[in-house]
Amino acid sequence: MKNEHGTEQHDAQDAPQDIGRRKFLNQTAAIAGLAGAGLTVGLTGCKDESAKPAAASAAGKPAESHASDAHIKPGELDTYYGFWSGGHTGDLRVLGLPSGRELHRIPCFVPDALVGWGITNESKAIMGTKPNGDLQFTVGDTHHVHCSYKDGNYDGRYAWINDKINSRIARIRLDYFVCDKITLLPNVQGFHGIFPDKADPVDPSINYTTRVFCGSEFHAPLPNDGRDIGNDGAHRAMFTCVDAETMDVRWQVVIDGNCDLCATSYDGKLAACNQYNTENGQRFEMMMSAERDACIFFNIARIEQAVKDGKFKTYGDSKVPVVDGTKAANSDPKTALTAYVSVPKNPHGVNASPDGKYFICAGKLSPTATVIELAKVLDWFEGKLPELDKAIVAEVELGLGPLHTAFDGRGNAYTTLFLDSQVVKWNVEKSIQFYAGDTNAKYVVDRLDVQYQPGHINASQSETRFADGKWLAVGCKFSKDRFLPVGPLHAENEQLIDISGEKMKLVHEHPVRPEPHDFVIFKRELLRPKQTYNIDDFPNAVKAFDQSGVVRDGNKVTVKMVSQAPMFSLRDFTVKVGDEVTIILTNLDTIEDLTHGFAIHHHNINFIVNPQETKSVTFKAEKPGVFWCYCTHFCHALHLEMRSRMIVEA
Ligand code: CUK
Ligand code: CUA
Ligand code: CA
Repeated sequence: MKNEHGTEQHDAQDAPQDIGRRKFLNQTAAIAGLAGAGLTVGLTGCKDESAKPAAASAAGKPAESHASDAHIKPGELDTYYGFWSGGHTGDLRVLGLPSGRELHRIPCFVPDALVGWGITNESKAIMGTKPNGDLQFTVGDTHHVHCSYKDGNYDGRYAWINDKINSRIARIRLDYFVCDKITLLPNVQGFHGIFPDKADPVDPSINYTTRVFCGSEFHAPLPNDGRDIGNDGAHRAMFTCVDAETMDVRWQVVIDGNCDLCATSYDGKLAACNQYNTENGQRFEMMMSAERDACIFFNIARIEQAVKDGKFKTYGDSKVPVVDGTKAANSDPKTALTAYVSVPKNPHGVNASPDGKYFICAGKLSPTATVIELAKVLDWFEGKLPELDKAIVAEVELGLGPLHTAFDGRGNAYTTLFLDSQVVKWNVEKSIQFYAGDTNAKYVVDRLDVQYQPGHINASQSETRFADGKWLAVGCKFSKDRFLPVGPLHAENEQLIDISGEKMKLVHEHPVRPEPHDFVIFKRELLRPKQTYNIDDFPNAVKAFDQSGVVRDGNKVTVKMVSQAPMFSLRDFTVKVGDEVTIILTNLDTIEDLTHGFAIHHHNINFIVNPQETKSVTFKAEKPGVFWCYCTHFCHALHLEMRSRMIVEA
């Protein structure tokens, strides 16, 4: 596959999008005042009868509750994509919003029997194997997913997602919605927060993502090869930078405390992580012993200069340069690589406001949110702000157990209160006024009960400069009695809230399989996925029926095959016991949605081939006999008849 985008290819979004566009306009018409320039362009082309009542009412009456907008009728398309982390299913889930319908799952870190992830040779090469060919890891735990940026908005190139268990970062190509690279981070454990940069700190012409930052939570020996066991004080956590294109690890920073979530500034100059364990503790009692922890800021340009100047170490087998970001080494602002801004007890979550001015850290064990002004942090690095903690422009009470924060682009923040089971809407500038002494500044705008114990929260376009203040989704960690019981394991509860008005309005909920953590929501126009592959992107493609056949090289046998509904090109093929068999299958069908599957009885083989796609599998033929191969994906009236046979001779 070529690593490029926008090449002319089958793109079937045009036709169905028209249906959805009518719905989209219908919605925007109903929301007087929200129909911005970009949205009104298509209004003249709107011929849908169903759009009329809404448009008429918008003209006559003020905007009212538009809860019904969340109902996407059969045949209509959603107006937003949602990318959800899958949690311990190790995948990325794609939802349509506002309906909340799950459209797709992209396997990344964990095998998947539908697409054959972890079964095909191509996916195994991405996931990583042991010398014997088995997968290196078969479990994962995804928490945070973020997409590549350009000009402060998503550009539709990539998404990245973390695996906390094995400290892996996966990249997903958004032209095909497939994982194309996975990188193992050295020297760290508990890789949790992840965020792409949004610009280059030095070169202003690079106004798009070129780095991805990764925070790790756990402290570990350096290197972790048996030394320093029992010497807990020598264990460290690190912050890691991965190259967005090559996916190589560029550098790491060894720090005091740990990293949890991660945020980046719109100018590319700063990245930050909230730190809940500045105590460097190994047990929770230690981790919550201090009254304040921190939000650590990384000066990206200085770190890269230090790497260039050779001011780094390496650890163990890793060649990755590690610079020193500890407090002791960074007390002089003019040379500091890091800055530790004090934040109350065990903060969780750090989020960048869409105006580019602030990072907000929630208190978790403190009922507060801390608003940090980025210009002041930069002033400190320049020696212009004598006390770093003066970069805190507000620290205000929100409620019990504040975790994550989203934004509506109108100056309001929305923070989950885990213990209060609430979302609190609050005004950032008012909170700053209040903190400065204006006790008349009412910063809390609204509160809404959610069901129950919310963790992550995000709003449409919230993590871009184009936050549009329309939808807010909340991931509730406990659903209790909201759904039919299915045994001891409960579903989680994703709730959708309409935030277009002053008051938040809960519009629907749906169960999700545990347990997604973070997610992003963005306008569907930002993606143009391709819906068939290009056969030329696969070097091993079998391009015609007459290229099919069995090629033997000693005991290595290659079986080349094509699929075209309703048949495989080889009705049977013969190998011998002890052979290492590689099957290469190309789907010659060109029509979108015409996917075939290929499974072999008793050989642990199952995968699909999408139109014009090629995949291969390699396995040992161990038992003599006749083994049916069949198409696992309903493709044709003769789908059940779409078969082949592997004959294994003794
Ligand atoms: S963490 Cu899960 S609720 Cu992994 Cu983003 Cu905050
Ligand atoms: Cu091919 Cu079913
Ligand atoms: Ca702490």
